[in-house]
Amino acid sequence: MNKPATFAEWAKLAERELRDVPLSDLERDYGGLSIKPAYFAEDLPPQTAGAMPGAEPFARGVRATMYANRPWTIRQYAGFSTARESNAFFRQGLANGQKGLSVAFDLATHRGYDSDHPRVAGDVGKAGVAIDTVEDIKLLFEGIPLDRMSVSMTMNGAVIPVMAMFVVAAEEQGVRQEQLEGTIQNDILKEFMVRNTYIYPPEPSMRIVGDVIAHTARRMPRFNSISISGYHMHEAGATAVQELAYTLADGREYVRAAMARGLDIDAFGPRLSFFFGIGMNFFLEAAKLRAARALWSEIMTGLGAKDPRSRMLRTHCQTSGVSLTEQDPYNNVVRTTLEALAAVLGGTQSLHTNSFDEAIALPTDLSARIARNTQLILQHESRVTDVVDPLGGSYYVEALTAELMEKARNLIDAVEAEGGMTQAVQAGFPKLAIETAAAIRQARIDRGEDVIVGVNRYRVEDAAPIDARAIDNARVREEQAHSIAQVRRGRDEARCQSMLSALREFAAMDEGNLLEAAIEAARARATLGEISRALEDVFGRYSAVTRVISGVYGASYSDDPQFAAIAGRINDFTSRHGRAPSILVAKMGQDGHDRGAKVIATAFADLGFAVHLSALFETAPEIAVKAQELGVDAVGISTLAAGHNTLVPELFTALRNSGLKDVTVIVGGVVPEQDHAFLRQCGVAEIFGPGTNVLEAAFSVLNQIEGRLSN
Ligand code: DCA
Repeated sequence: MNKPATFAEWAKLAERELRDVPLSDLERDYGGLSIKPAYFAEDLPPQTAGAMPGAEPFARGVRATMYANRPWTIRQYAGFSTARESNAFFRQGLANGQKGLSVAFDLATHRGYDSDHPRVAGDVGKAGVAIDTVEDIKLLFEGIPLDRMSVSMTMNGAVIPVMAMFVVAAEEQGVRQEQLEGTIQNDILKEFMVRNTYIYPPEPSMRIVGDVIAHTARRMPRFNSISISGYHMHEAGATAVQELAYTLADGREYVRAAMARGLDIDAFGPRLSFFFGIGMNFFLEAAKLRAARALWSEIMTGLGAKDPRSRMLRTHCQTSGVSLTEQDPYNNVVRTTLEALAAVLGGTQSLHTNSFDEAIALPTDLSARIARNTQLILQHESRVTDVVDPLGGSYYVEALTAELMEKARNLIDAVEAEGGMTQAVQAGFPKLAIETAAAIRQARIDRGEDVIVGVNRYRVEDAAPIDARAIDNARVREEQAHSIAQVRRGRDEARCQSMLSALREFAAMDEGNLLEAAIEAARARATLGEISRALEDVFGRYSAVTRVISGVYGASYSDDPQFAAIAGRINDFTSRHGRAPSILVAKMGQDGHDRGAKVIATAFADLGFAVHLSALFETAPEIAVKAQELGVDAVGISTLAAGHNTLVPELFTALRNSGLKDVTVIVGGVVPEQDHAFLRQCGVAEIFGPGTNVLEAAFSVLNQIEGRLSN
């Protein structure tokens, strides 16, 4: 019998082929994982031999038969405008092959505001569907049988009113809680870390998570009580190890919180679920899911789970939004296909594939169809579903799985040493680690070390703009305000107020189940904003401290002539004016996606700008006041949730009202080509889309500032 080949033997062959290039040049670093150019039997971890799909520790999948018996659920995340319009979109998707629903709520809903609240003018109906009352939820699911359709809802901050209204809407459709199938995201820790749609401070937020888990364990046995999410960490720039470790550490924290309320781990463990982001590093992403399952089984065993279903990590995946580019956007179809395949080979239970235009706007009917069909083609044409875990036994994938597990385990231990994830989140270290990873990645892209086709290589100039779905949010707000008023008129006001008081008392006394109390309030037709406000009266509204990290971006450029040239110009500016050029990087409205703003702030600061970062969730007048107090040369608005057409004109009015006529305003983020002319007309000096080279952006901002000062 042949003896197995080794790396050392292969290296001799490889070195001959490489001639003068050292073999080490072919090694890669995947965010702290070192990858060799070839793998052999000697790399297989010992546990590979005994691994079986459907058996612990589940690296090869949670089911014995996996997709050979039942494919993953095609579950497209969607929602926009009003409940009625979203309902029509859902029904179209279901008629065309989608198998489960996944609801995207608008940011006003996420942050616990009714659509008629003055702080949310730019957000209503934009990045998701506007929901204010039980009537909206009833419309959202009209004609969709909730006893047979599994519904996932991405809701965290306002989880209490949304779940309460969902339960009541189902009840009025004739469906009991016990029959409801689906998942609620309900993962607040990652909101404090990366996604920012929290409402209350961490501790009462954790109580809410516990109450939702307790209620579903008792009353909704088919409902997954939480979707512990790494996706948003992935999107914020986390490495695979960070995404794995922080997500599983969050999971452990939730289990402990539920056990601390006296729940038996096996009463709720089988209904915990997960959610990961899947990016372009194909094998790494597949291995990440395998590692996640094996680690979770380890963690739950350690926590005392006896039921194997409690130790089984079931997950939803979404292809990566940040991997999509605004430039040459049809390339995104290919990216999404590869990412979807990685998720499938990694053994996901449920999948959302992004539409190719999502770096630009909300999906159109056409782009949504292509995204859905990507999954249908994988399921029906590619034959990848025929054999369970086809990557099992691959020298590389098995070694990668083991290495991911080891590195993630170390990071989980580091979180544990901080006193667990709630403590770590409050201390802010996971957030900072992810922001650092994001800045490093951005520098690699800007330097062309990580190639993005159509962005930093193989660019197409003058590509024609693509169609984008536009939402008339003023109309949505008007319609919502009208239906809120109608609901208020029709309700028994005294009963509604007494249910809201009861909810407030439960919150204050740290007693009773908040979800159960909110269900009563929803039955009495309290609005989402009112239920959320009742809790806010007791818990308060959380406001995070924003920080600019420094040095990370600049460190990647120590020897770069372009960086040095811009830094030199800024230095000259500083000597000439006796101060550095200054910029306020700001977020307006309820859009909490701050990766872009943080990366820009870090990079600009490293170049020599005086950078100020606004708090999140500011209104236009608040930003104008800040700009005036700081006396900045420029305001950079980061917009990722489509609020710009409402908020940017408001900002110009506010700046004028504050007497600031000479401030350079730039906009960065997701801005469809169709909106550019309007924004420029308002006075916006530059618009930077996804994939902008940060050095080039800094160069043009400096030109703008100097241009204005010399006028
Ligand atoms: N053989 C037999 N039964 C199977 C097989 C198989 N090979 N595969 C799946 N099934 C069964 C499951 O046991 C399950 O039934 P159960 O609930 O009674 O156990 C049913 O088919 C559904 O399959 P499952 O894999 O649980 O898929 P989903 O219902 O789609 O749930 C999950 C996926 C990740 C657990 C859920 O939390 C989810 O849908 N998350 C989505 C989150 C989301 O959309 N987030 C948006 C950002």
